[in-house]
Amino acid sequence: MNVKKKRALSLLTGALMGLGMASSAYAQTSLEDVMKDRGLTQKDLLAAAKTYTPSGGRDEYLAFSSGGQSGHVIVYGVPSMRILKYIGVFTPEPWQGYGFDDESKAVLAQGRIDGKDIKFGDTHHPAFSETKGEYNGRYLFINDKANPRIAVIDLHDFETKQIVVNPFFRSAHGGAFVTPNTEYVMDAAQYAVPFGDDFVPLEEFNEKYRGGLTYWKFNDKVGRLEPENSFTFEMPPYSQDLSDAGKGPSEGWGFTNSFCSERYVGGIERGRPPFEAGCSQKDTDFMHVTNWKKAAELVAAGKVKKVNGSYLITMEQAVKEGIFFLIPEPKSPHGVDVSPDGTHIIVSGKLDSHAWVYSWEKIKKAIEAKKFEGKDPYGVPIIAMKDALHTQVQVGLGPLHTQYDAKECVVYTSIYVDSMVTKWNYCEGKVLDQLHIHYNVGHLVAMEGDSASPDGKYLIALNKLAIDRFNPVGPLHPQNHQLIDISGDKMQLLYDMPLPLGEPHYVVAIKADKLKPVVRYKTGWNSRADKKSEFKTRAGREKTVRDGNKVDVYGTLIRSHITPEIIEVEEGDTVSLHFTNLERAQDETHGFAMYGQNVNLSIEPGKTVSATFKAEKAGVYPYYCTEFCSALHLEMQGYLLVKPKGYKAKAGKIAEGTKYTKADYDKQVKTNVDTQAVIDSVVAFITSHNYKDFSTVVDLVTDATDQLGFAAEAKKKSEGFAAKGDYQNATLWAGQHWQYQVKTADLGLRAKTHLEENGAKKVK
Ligand code: K7E
Ligand code: CUA
Repeated sequence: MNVKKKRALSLLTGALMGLGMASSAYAQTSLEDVMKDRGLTQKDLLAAAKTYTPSGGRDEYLAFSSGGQSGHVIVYGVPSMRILKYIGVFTPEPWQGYGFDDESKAVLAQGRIDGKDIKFGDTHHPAFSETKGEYNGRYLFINDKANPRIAVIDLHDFETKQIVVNPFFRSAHGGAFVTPNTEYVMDAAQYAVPFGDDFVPLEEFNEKYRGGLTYWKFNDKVGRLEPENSFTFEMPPYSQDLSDAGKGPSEGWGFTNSFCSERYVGGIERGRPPFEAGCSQKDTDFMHVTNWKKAAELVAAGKVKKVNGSYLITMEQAVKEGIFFLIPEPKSPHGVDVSPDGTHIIVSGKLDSHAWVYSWEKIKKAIEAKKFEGKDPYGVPIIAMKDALHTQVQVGLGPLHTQYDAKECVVYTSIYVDSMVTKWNYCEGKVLDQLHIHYNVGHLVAMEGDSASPDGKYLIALNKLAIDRFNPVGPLHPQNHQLIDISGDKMQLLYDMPLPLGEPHYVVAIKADKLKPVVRYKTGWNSRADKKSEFKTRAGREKTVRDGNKVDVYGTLIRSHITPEIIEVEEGDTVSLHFTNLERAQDETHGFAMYGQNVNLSIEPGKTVSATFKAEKAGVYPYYCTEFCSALHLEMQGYLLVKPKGYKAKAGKIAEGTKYTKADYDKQVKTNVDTQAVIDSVVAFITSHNYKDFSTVVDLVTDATDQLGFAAEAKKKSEGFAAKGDYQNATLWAGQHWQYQVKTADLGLRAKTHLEENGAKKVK
């Protein structure tokens, strides 16, 4: 046995024997010692105990955070605040192969604007799909403010499936907000533009520039937005900001605020006062109230015209049909948040110190009685503030966003200028508690805070600045998410989590057990299109097909080899690689990276992905698996040979670096017999316990059985060659036999450890 193999085998047996031994006793430090050493208080310890999650522990909630300028979504657990995943959405993300394989490139291509690839997004507001106002755990939507787009992420595999581009807007901030049964996803424009492609000078701003609100139709059955069935409300150029959908009594309605109803157009360089002055002169802006249910009926009845291929409800039509109203709201507002029961709407003004509570009942009454204080310059009826307001409460300077608690009437509002969270009662209009935040809080998120039945428990402050909170890492600081315990009367700060991936803006949090993500795809799955891939390849069916200058490679990956290991093409060929990961084991993702061709794939168990590129230059291009998937991962490699045009192969075959004899073969066989003994003892341990009661172990055993099957095939091949006296091939196949044995043993040991750690019982 050579040294390498001897060592590997002794590791296996060592692991086997060592498992029963207790780990060496660790130093007996007391809690007091640690507190003293690290300068911790009782309060710190309590906070730690509330967030600390021991190894293997799970979080009660999963938070989905916007990744701001990164264009991603970030997933983390609450209360541990451990980051679990970044989801590539509007931006290529190499770890997931997102934007590198043909399938995900097709998703990103849906987000092209005027034929141009847009390689970033400014994500702001994620939203879960809902059923009767409750998060159903199926989909997540998120908007891109910079390029007005909405993306759909399927939560069964946490992958982005669709991107739609708004047909009218040139920016969109007020998305994504869903209606109570995910009939529609709201997406409001921000900066007014002329609808259509024409250039229109700013001098014609009032007449030709427009704001708007799109209701994207969602098809729950296929999990995709339907642009052809979506419609947009044309709106005055007031800089529409955030939105929220009505619930309960206000179901069927949508609310969108605005921050520059002055319709100022800026122009410092022309000697004009800047936007910030011109957009904050009036004491009030407008909340826009839209009736989407009635609008949908108009669309269904064929009463709405399409412009640029998309339904556009003009202001004139909306006013005539009585489905669009305005209500004054405090100066430069930011958040608009409908209460879980749909009876109230809270709006806060950035330049005010009050939160304003509107009553849906009052608004509805005014609409029904056609009681308006006038019309705006575009003819839209205005409901007087006094006819809509329930109360106003002084909450602090620069209030932004409000989240609802599980406790009735209790809300939390972020106070930007004062760096504070104010807990208050919106029914009675009184402040209950205030907590300082570091620093300048934007959005807040409470657990299931946007649903019809918020859970309360935790609140996370999404802060704009992180000065002095963390070790310095250069001028660009991380973001700071601060976890707050809101289960008691007083808010308690528990934890600071730095988040180094774009300004978060908004986060939504869902009960973890509502999510049921898969661990593997059906073999040969195109995950982006959610269907069987036409390039699915089964074991033993790998092939290379040439059609003129186009070469299609149908390959597979399984521990620890890529088939094919040698790909030969000609200079100038267009090459499409199609790889299927044959693994069924959890977490056995293989990567695929190739020199110089910008090919980088992530192939999760069962997935089939493709990469198409032009082999422009003759040469040798190594490729390999990028995931440390097994002990022989480094050997998971191959070569793309791009031959010069008209290249004639020289005579001879591949000369191996090492020659093997019968003695080498016998040595390898001996190793295999020893390894088999290890495997047998592990199998004996597993089968003598109630392993079938442990689903993790059942999965491991299935995987191990597969590997053992491959081992048997390799063994047969090696014995065949040995019988013919071909000890070169016999030794190599015996070595392959051993490779499969090692994988089997590795799985077996993991299964055994799991049984031991989880108190499996002996059954025979
Ligand atoms: Cu940053 Cu909702 Cu886009 Cu407020 S938003 S903070
Ligand atoms: Cu597969 Cu490394």
